[in-house]
Amino acid sequence: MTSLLVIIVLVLLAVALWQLTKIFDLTQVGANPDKSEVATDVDNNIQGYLNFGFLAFIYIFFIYGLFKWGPLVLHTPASEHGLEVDRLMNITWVLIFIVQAITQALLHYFAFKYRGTKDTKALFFADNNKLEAIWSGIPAVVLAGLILYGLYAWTNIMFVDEDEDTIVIEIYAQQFNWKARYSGEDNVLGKANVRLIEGVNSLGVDMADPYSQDDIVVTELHIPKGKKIHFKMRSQDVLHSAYFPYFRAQMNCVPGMVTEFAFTPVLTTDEYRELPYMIKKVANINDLRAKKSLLLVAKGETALDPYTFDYLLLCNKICGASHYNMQMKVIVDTPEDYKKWVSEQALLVSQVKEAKAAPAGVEGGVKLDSTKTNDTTAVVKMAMK
Ligand SMILES: [Cu+2]
Repeated sequence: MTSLLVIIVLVLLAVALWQLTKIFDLTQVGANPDKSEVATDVDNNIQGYLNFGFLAFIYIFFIYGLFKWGPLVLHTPASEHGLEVDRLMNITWVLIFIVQAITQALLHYFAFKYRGTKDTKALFFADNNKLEAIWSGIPAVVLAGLILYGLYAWTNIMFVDEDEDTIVIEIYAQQFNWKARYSGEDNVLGKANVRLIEGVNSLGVDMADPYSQDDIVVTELHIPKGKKIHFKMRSQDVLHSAYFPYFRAQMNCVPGMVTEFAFTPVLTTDEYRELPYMIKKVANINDLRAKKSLLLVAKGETALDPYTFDYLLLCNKICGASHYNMQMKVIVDTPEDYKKWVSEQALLVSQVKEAKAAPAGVEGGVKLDSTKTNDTTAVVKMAMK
């Protein structure tokens, strides 16, 4: 009943508005005798100057944006090939800026210069081959140069020499976390299969494979400075994308296949924290957090912890509800620290053995095995029905 009343009121309001506009129209009779819809010189002049106003607006907004948001873009790359990626990006930006600044100015200037005037007629010509050759030729040459340079940079970055001395690490994506598997002393990852996933062996590593015996699985990635890391990526469920923004690296993780990327870190986490730009950025973030904390404390909630910089591996493919929080800490160590860290990690093979030896009910132990058997029995029973 209430909804019906609301609808009736809305309809009556609409009718009232319509009647009001009609009355307004009637009061205007005689005020503006020129009812023609053809633009006058005054109209054309207004449009011409508005054109310049718009041109000024986009230039001013561009310069404002450059100063306001420019400092937020990724800074100093932390990988060897990152410089190359940044150079390519900067050349592309500069070209776009120059071309757009010139073409926008010309576009708006000509729109103003040749704005309509009474009694002039636009010149019509069907085509001009010379003009078309120029405006097709110049962008074609510039773009071809840019693309060739891009291809050259891409093959340089993506080429991994199999004989090169690298550290092989597997990056395993799963809704919604990352795991890393180190190939150990032999530098060869043991075989893995999704069907072998069981208890602590959450990556489905084939424990019968001799290459698996020295594999290490962790949830925090440590890599040494100055050494090429050969990443092999897998996904358990859906498409994910391994994104290392500070190392200028990104690669899709595709279920059912292994994708690869290699890079050499050039700055340790500590060194990156000491970069002047990073010190400033962290101070700025902590200022904001301190202000927010004051509000939180006033409300009786706990204050925020101060922020410290860490490299992160993020997921850059919208993969589900918690995609936004799919991240893993990446720590670039000095080669000595890295060696020490690796030596402290437990082998996957011993973790699996330990879990098997654990009493029933403990995660990864007999309990999980029996649940699995029950599930299978249930499926078989259903199939038989
Ligand atoms: Cu993801």
